[in-house]
Amino acid sequence: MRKTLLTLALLAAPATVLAETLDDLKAQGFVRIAIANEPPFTAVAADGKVSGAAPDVAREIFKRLGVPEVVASISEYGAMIPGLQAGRHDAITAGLFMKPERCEAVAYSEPVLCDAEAFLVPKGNPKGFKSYADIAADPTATIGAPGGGTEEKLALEAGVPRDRVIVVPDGQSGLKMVQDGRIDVYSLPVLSISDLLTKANDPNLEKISPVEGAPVYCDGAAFRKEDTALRDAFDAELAKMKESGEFAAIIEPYGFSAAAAMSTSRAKLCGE
Ligand code: 6CS
Repeated sequence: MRKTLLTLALLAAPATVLAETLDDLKAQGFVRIAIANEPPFTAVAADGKVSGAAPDVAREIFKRLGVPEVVASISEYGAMIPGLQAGRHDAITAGLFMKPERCEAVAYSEPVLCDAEAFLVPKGNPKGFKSYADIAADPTATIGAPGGGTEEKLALEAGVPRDRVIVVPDGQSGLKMVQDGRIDVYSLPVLSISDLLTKANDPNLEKISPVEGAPVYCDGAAFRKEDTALRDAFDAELAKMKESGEFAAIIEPYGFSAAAAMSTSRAKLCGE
């Protein structure tokens, strides 16, 4: 009898993360967001100030919803959804691109930030990489990408063996690994690679973009599957800001296109 009760108790445990209502967040006074610190999508300054297009949009929307502050924690892309589901974050606002398998796991807002994919390579692109398939075809080639990220998945799906896809924790590490010849290519979205190149100011590096055969992706803010009321409240404010031009005023200085986000939808990007 005792064993059965214990088993039942354990089975009940996963349901303890209750749906997050807007009133919960208002009472909390802040919204806990997961970010990656990958400018211009997300950025954390030396003094801890959080910026980047995704947190800036989220901060403005939550302020309008009556939640004055955002509190950000840096996470690897592959850990963001488990962290959200475990209740460590209230939302993911990090450029986490909408893809059907992610749409199964979270409740996405409507599109916010869209971008194509890029390669960071040595000047002159000596191995002539233009696609993930090119990297797969060269048995000596290694590619760096974020753990659990889209570029890692694209490389693996193109046939690059696991041991030639190197998980890289952040942009600066990826840049250094290309500079040191420890990887042949580092792959991130176009605007992220552009930001790294601008800051590095290294004439021995080059951006290849867009990566041939890779789609343009868009992110949305991601909420727990059961938090659809919160997601809908976010979407209502996002739609108003898209309509008024305030959305464009936030994201376009970072290099993103409001028109690109407004030309598509969660339904399309999630393959609904
Ligand atoms: O959603 C993703 O998986 C990708 N998004 C961004 C903004 N950077 C890299 C990451 O792999």
